[in-house]
Amino acid sequence: MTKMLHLKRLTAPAVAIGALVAGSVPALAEFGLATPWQLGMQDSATPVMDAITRFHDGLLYTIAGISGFVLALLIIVMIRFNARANPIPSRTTHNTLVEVLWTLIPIVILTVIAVPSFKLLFEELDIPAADLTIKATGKQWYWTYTYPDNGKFEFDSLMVADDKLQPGQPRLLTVNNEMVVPVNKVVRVQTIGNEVIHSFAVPSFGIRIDAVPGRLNETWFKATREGTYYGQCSELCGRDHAFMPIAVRVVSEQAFNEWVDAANKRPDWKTTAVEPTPPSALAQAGQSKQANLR
Ligand SMILES: [Cu+2]
Repeated sequence: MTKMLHLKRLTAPAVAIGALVAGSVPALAEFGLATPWQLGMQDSATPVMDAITRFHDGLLYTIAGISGFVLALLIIVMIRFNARANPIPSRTTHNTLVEVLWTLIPIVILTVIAVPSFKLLFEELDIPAADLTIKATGKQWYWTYTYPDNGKFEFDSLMVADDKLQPGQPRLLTVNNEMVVPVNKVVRVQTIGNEVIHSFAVPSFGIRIDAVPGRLNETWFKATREGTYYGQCSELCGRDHAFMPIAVRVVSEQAFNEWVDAANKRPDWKTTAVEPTPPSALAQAGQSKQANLR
């Protein structure tokens, strides 16, 4: 259902009609970010998101079937058993068979749904052997990414203000420094909050995990397609909650290694501290950094 409704998959005539109605060519859904008039979920770039999409679509068919069945029963009752069509009502109060059925059938349906649901939960939570780990620290109001396996460098990722956007860069999603990861590699993401709870979420990867102060959470993804994927902080965290996007650039392994080499040569990215910076120092640094970008 999601896929059928997806703008990108509309046929050419539908797009042409849309263009006539809108007076301009409608923006086609781009990979990795939400687009105007898009329906359904964003396209998947990981096996976990594939499974989430399949499960979601399956559930949609299931609930549509149940709703259709209940609607049909209601219509039958309204037509056949209203006071005019059925002046002498039945005095039946029990029907054991029907009562057993309306108890058992929902149990069977819920059990059938529970099996793939738990399978999916385990797939999300059971982190496979990771090729690299990245620590994402949520701060007010930007993300800091640390690469402990690739030279322990660390950098801040801040939103680019509207007046500094280059053509083609999405508004409210573009950042100055993207998280860069290699394609087809298992990336373990560890999250922590520096002062309040944030949430690290990338819809195309099917991940969302809270970044809680004093607690290290972790999740994983394996991006199977190169490109840039966007997400946003998904826990109300304060004034600029809406302005701390997440941008992940998935590149080939060779491009990733080159990027790591360059990252390690940047003196401003070098760090030995893997612990979060104290909140007081951070508040000052954050304010001056945000002032620079706005
Ligand atoms: Cu936040």
